[in-house]
Amino acid sequence: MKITVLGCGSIGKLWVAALTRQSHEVQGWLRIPQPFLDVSVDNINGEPFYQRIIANQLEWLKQSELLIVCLKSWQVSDAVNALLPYLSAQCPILLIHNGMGTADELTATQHSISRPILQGIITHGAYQQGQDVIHTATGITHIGPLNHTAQQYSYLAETLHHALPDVAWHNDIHTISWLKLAVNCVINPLTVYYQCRNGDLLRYPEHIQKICDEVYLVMEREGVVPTSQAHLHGYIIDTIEQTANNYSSMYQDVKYQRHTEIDYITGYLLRRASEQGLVLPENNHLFQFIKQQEGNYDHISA
Ligand code: KPL
Repeated sequence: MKITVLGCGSIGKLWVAALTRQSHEVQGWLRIPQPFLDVSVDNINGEPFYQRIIANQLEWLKQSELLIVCLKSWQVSDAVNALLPYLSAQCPILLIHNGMGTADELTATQHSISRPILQGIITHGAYQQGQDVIHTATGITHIGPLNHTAQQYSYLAETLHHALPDVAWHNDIHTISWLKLAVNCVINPLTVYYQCRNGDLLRYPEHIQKICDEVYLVMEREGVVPTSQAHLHGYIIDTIEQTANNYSSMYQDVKYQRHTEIDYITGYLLRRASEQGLVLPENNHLFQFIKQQEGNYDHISA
């Protein structure tokens, strides 16, 4: 398969390496155009990977049968919109990022209105150390259609599963996206608030409970099933335990004075709540807190 991976941070490079190893023709696409990209992953499916990969070739993009987008949520719509005029109308676009709302931004534009758009939620752990990507934990990638035209692309789950297992297809990706959103609404801003690793949040059970209760109210109104308040709370606690040693992505963004994904995490939740006439004081407070942190940066970097 001919594939373009837009965004070549640790998760983007993980996919480039895994798909190249399966003999797919993969190119990277970088914000600052480059003819090549050196991809070094310490361990992908048990073996190290090092290869120089083609990057930013327009002809390749035009022939691509899959566009995988591994950008921060706030970068997605501008970056994808810039590529749409060159992409075939049948090329599915798989969005892998934290938060929700990017697909609404994309489908609001003329070019992408009927394009197949899919959501991916990934639990693999990976980070960049210099030029190398360290694949710290294997996990699962949940994928599913965000619009009607994407429903026929379920075969992608198998293709991707062969490259970087596990991959699961869900006709209802919406529910999984909301569960992940709930996790991010709790862990990400709270780790900035308390300046701690994910696991240390277990010291603040009341704060977790309050945020979780508010998220649940919105999910209930959105008709997101299956979930009960206790189930949602248990799911969040499990994730905190499983990622106990992590510094969340938002903690790291604030630490290095980078633009956070708060607008697509708590911000998205608050927009949905306001549509439904709900007020969420705890989440609103955390949203303002993170915005204030961003406002205190000396400069902002991507
Ligand atoms: O998605 C994450 C993030 O840090 O953005 C969690 C699940 C909270 C893991 O750290």
